[in-house]
Amino acid sequence: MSKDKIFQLIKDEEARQKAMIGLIPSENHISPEVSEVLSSSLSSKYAEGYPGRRYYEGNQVIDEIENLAKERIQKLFNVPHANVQPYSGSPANSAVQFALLEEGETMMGLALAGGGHLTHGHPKVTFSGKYFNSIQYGLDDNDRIDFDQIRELAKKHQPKLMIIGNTAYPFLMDFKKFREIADEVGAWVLADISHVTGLVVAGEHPDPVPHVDVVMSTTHKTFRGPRGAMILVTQRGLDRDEKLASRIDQAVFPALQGGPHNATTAGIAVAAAEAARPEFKKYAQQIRKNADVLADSLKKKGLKLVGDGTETHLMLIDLTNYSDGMGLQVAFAMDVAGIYANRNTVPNEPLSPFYPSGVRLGTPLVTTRGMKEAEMKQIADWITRVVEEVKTEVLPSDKVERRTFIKDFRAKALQNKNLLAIRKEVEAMASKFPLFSWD
Ligand code: DSN
Repeated sequence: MSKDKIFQLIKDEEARQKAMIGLIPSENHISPEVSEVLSSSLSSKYAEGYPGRRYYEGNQVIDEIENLAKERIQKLFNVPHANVQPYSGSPANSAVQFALLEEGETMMGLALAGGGHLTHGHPKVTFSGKYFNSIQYGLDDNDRIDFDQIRELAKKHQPKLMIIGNTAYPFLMDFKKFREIADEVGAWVLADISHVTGLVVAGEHPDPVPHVDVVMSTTHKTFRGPRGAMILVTQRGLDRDEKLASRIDQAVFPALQGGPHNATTAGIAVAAAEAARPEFKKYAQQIRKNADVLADSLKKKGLKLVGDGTETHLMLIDLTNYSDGMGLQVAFAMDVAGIYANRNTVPNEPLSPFYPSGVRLGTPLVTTRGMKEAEMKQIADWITRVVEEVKTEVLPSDKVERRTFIKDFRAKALQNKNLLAIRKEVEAMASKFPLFSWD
């Protein structure tokens, strides 16, 4: 029998990742140990419930694994309770909201256009915006979280839950200031640190734990574990409601989920042990150094960045000075040139998330591969050359014309000699780096 085509496709994907440079800030390459755990026999077991309270027999080992994962996470973040079962970030945020709010009650979150997440109450199309009364806050004139607006909105709407977190906000989050405002209105505080968890662990980003009631994080971004999520209940949260941990647990299972993904749980335990190593601290420090060098080099070459830079692992190129909606052309052309990133809205986005005016970049992937400052300067040079190549490809304002334009643009870009020449240079450099390295 011939081998399933899927195995060839997996090889193709691995080759693609090795030959290209990945700058998507929410992605990372996992260690061989995390990878080994993910393809183990743990995937073959059902374990609905929690350790010691399962609805299926045969969970003696799975109980030990989940307890170990919880213990390691609780120690790493210095919290009294962790739930490591959420399937990913969106289900985890749903669970926290269902645990703390009743239908129609009010919560506040950072708007998508300011770098927030869909599950932080984006209106109309998400459960969080439909099921609850969602109030969205934004950024000030310097593209920083607008605390004056937050205070004004909180006083007016008296939210029961306030969320601070981001997917495309390049600056540090001030959890203390946020808490002060929440206390003025008696709101619960949830910090969604999915993007910066690895930086928090390494002391490269402020720690939310002393200031908030609940912390949510995915486990596959800067934390460099498997695709999954965790919910941490802080001592502060437990002091306010001794039942908070069980409310969160019940919201995860049985309210929203069924059996946990045990291989992921074990992967979280391995990733937690890795994140406690001194080498992980160095990794997080290098993520930051690389981000600063990449941002400075892009600016020196004339590109504009949202908020003029970064304090984390991510940054956004603002392309509005070329034309609105240029993110689609630049992100596609970068991909042709061997550098994959994602198009993204910018603050006060003139168009839409489908035709946005920015490109989001981050350094976790390249840093995991062992790339350092010299490579960041080189990458900035390539990105600038790509922008130069496509900056006159302006998106038509007519929606029907846009479709034809994009089709033609993509066909042309795939044959563009200058982009393909950059790709050769990218491949020559990228192929020297493994996908995962502790160096
Ligand atoms: N998709 C994640 C990101 O790219 O930031 C957020 O869910």
